Amino acid sequence: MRPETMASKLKALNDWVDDVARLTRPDSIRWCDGSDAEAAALRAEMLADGTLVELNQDTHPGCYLHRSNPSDVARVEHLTLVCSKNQEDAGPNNHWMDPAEAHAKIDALFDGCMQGRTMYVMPYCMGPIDSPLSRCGVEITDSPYVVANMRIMTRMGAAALARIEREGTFVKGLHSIGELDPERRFIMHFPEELTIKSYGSGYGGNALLGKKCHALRIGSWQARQEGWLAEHMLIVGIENPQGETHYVAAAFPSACGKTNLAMLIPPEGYRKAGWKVWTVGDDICWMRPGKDGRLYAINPEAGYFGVAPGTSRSTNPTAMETIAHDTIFTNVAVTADNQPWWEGLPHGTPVTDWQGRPYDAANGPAAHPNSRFTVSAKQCPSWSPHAEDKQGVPISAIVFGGRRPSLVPLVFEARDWTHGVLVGAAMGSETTAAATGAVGVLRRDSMAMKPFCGYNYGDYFAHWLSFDKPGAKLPKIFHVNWFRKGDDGKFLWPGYGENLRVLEWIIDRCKGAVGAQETPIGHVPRKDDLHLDGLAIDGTALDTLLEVDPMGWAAEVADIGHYLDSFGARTPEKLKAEQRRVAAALANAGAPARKVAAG
Ligand code: OXD
Ligand code: MN
Repeated sequence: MRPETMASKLKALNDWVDDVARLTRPDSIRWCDGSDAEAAALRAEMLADGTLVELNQDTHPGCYLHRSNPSDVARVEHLTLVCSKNQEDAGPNNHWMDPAEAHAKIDALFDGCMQGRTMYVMPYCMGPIDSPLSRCGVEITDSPYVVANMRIMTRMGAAALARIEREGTFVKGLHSIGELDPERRFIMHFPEELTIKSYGSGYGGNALLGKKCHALRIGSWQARQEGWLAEHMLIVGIENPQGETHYVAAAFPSACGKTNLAMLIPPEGYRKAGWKVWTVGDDICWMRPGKDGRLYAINPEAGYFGVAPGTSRSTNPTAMETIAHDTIFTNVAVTADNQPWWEGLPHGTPVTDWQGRPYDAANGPAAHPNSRFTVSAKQCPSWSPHAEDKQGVPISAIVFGGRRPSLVPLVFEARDWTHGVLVGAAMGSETTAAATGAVGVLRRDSMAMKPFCGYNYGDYFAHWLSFDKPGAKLPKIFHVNWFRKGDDGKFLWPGYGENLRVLEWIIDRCKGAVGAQETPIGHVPRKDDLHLDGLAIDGTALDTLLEVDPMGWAAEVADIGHYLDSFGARTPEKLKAEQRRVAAALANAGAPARKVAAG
C-alpha cells in the first residue's frame, strides 16, 4: 500500500481525494497498489473482524466466505438513479433526479460517514491495461470487501494509476457502505461529470463501481459520445475442427446463463470432432468498429462475479474448476466440513445457511438465490488466449436472448442490422433474483440493458442504428431462447453444452454455409439445418421450438410498437418503421393486423 502521505502525481486526483476525505472524515487513507502483500494484509484484517470467514482450505484453498447484511443481497433498481442535467436525457428507462438535488441528498449521507473507518483509494482500469478501448476510474470506498472484489474484477492498482496519470482523466466513484440501511441507500450516476456516488450497500452491482456503474451506465454514455458500444454481453470464441475461431457477443438479462454460455463445454461428439470454446468475458462487452469495418470487442472486466446456485459439474464444469480455489463466495451456505454449498450441487449437505443460521428448510433456500462467487478470469480453464488482446476480438455474431416460456423460437436471425436492432430493442425476459423485486415477471429488457443503460433508450436505439454506415462490416444479429417450456411446464430444449448446436448454426449463417426458412420474424432453421446427432429430443418438441405462430407474434409485435412509443420522440422513426414492416409481414402471413398506437 502507498503510505498515507503518498498521493498521486495528478493534481485533479489528489484534490478529489482531499475533498472526499474532508466530507467523509475517515480515520486513515490508504492508496491501493493492487499488490499481493496488500491483498494478504487486507484479508487478515477481514478474517480478524469477521468480514470474511475461512472455508475448508484443504478442499478449497484460498477460498473465503462473506455474509452480507440480509437486506443487502441484490441490485436495487428503484434506488439507482441517472442524474443528467436534462431528465429527458436519462429517459423513461431510468430513475432520475436533478444533479444538484442528488448531490445534496447523497452528500448529506456521506457527511462524516467514514469516521472510525479507513478510506481506500483504488485506481482501476476497465479492460486490458494497454488497450486503447479501455477506460480508467478511481473508486474510493470504506469497505475492504469491496477492495478485495475490485482487485479481482478489475486491473486495480499501480499500473492503472500510471495510466490515469498519463491520460489525466478518470471516472470518479465514491462509495460507502454507510449503515447498510435500505432506507439510506442510493446508487447515483452523474454522466456529464463522469461521477458515481453509491451509499448504503456493499452488494456487487451497487458497490463494485467499475462493474455496472462505470462499465455500463457511465460507459454507455461515454460510448455514445465516442462512437462505441458498452453492452451487457458475454464474449465467447467458438473454434471449429478446422481451427477457425468465431467470436460471438451475447446479451441476456442478469442470471439468465451468460456465464454458462461463455464457459460452454461442447457435447461429446463435438469435443471428439475437435470443437473448442474460449471464454473472453461473461457479463460486459465494449465494442468498437475497427479499421476494417468489423466490430472489435474487449471484456472490460478481469474476473467473474457469477451466480452460484445452479452451478455444478453437470451445468458448468468449467466454472466449477475456476472456483475451486482463490475465490470469494458471498451468501452461500456451508457444509459440516466447511465447504461452500448452494442449491444445485448434487453432493454435500448444508448445515449453515447464507445468514449463518443452522440450516432449516423452513427458512427457504440454504444459499441465497443471488449468492455469488468472485474469481479471477485467469483461473478459468477456457480463458481465451486472446482475452487480453489490446485491439479486442472481431465479433462475427451478436445474439440477444431472454427467458421466454412461450412464443419465441429456439433461434432466429434478423434479416439485417435495422431488423436486428428491433429484435434487441424488443427483448423480453422473466425477472430474476439478481435485482430486488418480484421474480418471474415478464418485462421488456432491451438489449438486456434495462437496468444499465445510462441514457434514454430512444437515443440508445438511434446510437445502435448509427453503426450501419458505408464501409461497416457488421456482425449478423440473432435471437435465442433456451427457456421455452412445453405444456407440462418443462423446458423443451436441454440447454447448456447443447447450445453449441445453435451457435454452430449461427456461425454457419454468418459464413453463408447453412440454410434457413424465411418467416415474418426473421430466418428460422428448419430441423435439418441444425446438427442434432447424439441429442435425445423428440420431434414434437423440435417442431414447437422452431415454430412461428403468426397470431401470437402479431400480438407481440403490436406490444413492441407500444413499447417503442413509450420513449416518445426519442425513438428513431427508422425503428418504428421496421416494427411496422414486421407487423405488415405478419398480417400478410395470415395474422389479423393489429392497430399500433401512433408515436
Ligand atoms: C450481474 C447482474 O451481477 O447483471 O452481472 O446483476
Ligand atoms: Mn450482469
